[in-house]
Amino acid sequence: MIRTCTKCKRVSRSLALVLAMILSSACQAQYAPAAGLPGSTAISASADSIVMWAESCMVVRGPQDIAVPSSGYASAGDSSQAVGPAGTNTIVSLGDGGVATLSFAHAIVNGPGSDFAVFENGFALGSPQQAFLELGFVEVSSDGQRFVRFPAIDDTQNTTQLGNAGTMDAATLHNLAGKYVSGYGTPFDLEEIKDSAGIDINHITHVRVRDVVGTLSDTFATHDSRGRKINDPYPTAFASGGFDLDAVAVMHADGLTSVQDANVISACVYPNPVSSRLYVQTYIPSQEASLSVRSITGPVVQTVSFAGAVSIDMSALAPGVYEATVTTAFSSSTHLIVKQ
Ligand SMILES: [Ca+2]
Ligand SMILES: [Ca+2]
Ligand SMILES: [Ca+2]
Repeated sequence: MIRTCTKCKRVSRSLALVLAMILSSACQAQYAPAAGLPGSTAISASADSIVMWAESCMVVRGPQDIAVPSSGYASAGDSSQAVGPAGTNTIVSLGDGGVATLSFAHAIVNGPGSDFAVFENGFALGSPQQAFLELGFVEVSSDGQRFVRFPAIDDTQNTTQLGNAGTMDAATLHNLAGKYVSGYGTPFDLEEIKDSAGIDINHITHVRVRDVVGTLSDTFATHDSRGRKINDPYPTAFASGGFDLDAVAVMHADGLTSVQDANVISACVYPNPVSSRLYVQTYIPSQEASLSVRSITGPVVQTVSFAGAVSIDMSALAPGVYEATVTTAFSSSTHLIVKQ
């Protein structure tokens, strides 16, 4: 028979408590947790703090599998799908190491707290903390030439490769786009790179997202700012492989205090050039607007009223240059469109 005295119980209980505290601090994640959890820094796509969305995007795709040259390139979506609000115009997939460079109607400036946010299409898997996430480095520029990377940190274990169903905890990630699930942007604070040479944190004109390859192989691994290998789902050898860029939101832009001010550009209009359907998406979701399309040399060919989004068939129109004018209660913008 095992006999325990009250004193022993007390001692063993406090020992267990100390052990539990040590263990929990060892496992305690250091950075902001998943969207919806206390302390999360996730930016909701509908946050009032957003004053502007990216106006244009250029993508250089990476391969579906960087270690297999015959795998071809990622191909899902196109660059226009990273323009305008998150969640409305789906995504463009970057592939392994692929790069998207976005520009804006106004310069991004360093205000209090985070200044812009990058949206990917990750999703929770298994628990609120664990999610399938694909990560990207984020770099900014004041001239489109010289880019400075935010110092990225990944504290995910990196001894076992995350496969294409692997999950991560946002709390182990910092300054990596894709940290938060679909509908929530990962914030970036220009203050963190204020001492970098060659950029002006109060005049950022370009944001670049570069897919983290994520393999642990020495040949193709990508590393965080401490030189540690980043473990991100790999291989993702399909058309939608790599970072899936949804949108870039800006919270601090030169001269803007609300998204309505940003509506110098009322909407995004894509694709351009166009051969058949032309899509229009207002910057403010569900906003009442009208679209008028006219030939640069002739009369109005089509006018339509809509709320938020519309598409028109241009396939029957003669090739040439057209003006698509989007008018809302706040503004009007005209986009030159090439019909092929
Ligand atoms: Ca800031
Ligand atoms: Ca990747
Ligand atoms: Ca993804």
